[in-house]
Amino acid sequence: TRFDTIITGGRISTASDTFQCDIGIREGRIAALGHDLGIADETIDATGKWVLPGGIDSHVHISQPSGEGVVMADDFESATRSAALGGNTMVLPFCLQESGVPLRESLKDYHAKAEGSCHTDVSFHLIISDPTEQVLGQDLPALVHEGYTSFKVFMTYEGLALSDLELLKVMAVARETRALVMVHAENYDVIRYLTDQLEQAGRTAPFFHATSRPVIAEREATYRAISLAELSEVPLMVVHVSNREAMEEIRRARQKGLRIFGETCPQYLTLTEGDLEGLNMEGAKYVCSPPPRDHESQQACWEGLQQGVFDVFSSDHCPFRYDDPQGKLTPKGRTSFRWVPNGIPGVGARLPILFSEGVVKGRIDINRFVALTATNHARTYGLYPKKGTIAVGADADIAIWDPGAKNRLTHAMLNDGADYTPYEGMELTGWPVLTMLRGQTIMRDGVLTGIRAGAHVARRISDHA
Ligand code: DUC
Ligand code: ZN
Ligand code: ZN
Ligand code: ZN
Repeated sequence: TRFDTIITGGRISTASDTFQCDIGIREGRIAALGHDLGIADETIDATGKWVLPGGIDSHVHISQPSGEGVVMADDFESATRSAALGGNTMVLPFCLQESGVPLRESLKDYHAKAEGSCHTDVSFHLIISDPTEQVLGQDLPALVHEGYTSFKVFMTYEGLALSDLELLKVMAVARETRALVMVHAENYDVIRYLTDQLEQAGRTAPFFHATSRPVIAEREATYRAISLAELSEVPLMVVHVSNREAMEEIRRARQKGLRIFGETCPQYLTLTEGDLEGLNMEGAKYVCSPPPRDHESQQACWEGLQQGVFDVFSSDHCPFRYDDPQGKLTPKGRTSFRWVPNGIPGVGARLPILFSEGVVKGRIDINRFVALTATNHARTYGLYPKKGTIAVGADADIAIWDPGAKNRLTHAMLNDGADYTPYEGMELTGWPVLTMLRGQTIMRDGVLTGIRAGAHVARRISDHA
């Protein structure tokens, strides 16, 4: 029995175990775990390194239309390039339903843009912005069947926000089809009201973005979304949770036995609303929604990750260039925070930040790291056990980490399509030194190998449904 590749000598961690053995890879899959596996075309020495499942980032935005004169900084090539550099083997971007466009047409467009461009595997969630009879009755059931088994709904934003009635209709389809609903929970009217008030008072600087979207607006919408999911008897993933009050709503629901799940992101562990201050519009670099909060909120998000209130840690990569009239600072964006596009880049930085701030600093162990960055994403979104673990039969999607590497984070290391990273200058310990997608090395020592074999993956029903 000959292998294509054997990885020797590494310390392997999954979501549940840590062990030392060699990995035999054949035809893109893990074919054997053990010692003295025999011969292979290629041997990779991982002595002194961690060998982990490749990261899965289940919340990224790529090439999504973003309003008047604004263009996202990443296409599928550049976003998955940064993902691979940061130890990821799969990303789950969104297909946004555009008004007046059949959902299938939108989906075709995203597929066309992704085809042949991706360094990592990809799979799309659907964003439902207009739940018409056609969408609810025909398109969604058919698409779930074809492997698009999750959809995101918004409770805020012009053109995206669904009413409670519409949320219930989407949840009814989810119940019927066993799709997983992801929700952006912020109270639209609260934000509109506060935004108008702030503008009338001349408070238009980027900092006031945070003022316009307070914790109360997030906590209320979180509670309401959970209530609607409880009524509909569906599982729910509350994405990008930023603070303790919203986290506690999720905890309470789980303690009641409801299938409510939570996600948090690097910005809520490392940034505060203070970052939105700053001279010359610099604060626009940190405008995302929900906004970063305060140090106590950061602590709450850590507790959520440690205690299992949060199942997944995603980047919410939503990249806009800063110094660019098509980015954060469009002519309109300069006039008020209201017009600054919401979102920050992070697909490449997500894993190194959680490894350094979490594992190295002793806040979480290596198994929890794997669960939060790969395994739970695979389980939640219907990819497990093909993805998200190291086991015989799984895809050979692997990241090898040097646990002692010291780096001062720069945007150049991440190499995405934006012109900055919100995490510039962070001192990080631990860095991925090799990324392997289905048995092929796509990144080694911070350099891409040029193999662009990323493919679309149809998904099963969520393990939670
Ligand atoms: N929601 C996201 O999920 N990403 C960026 C902006 C937003 O509101
Ligand atoms: Zn051995
Ligand atoms: Zn959102
Ligand atoms: Zn997002």
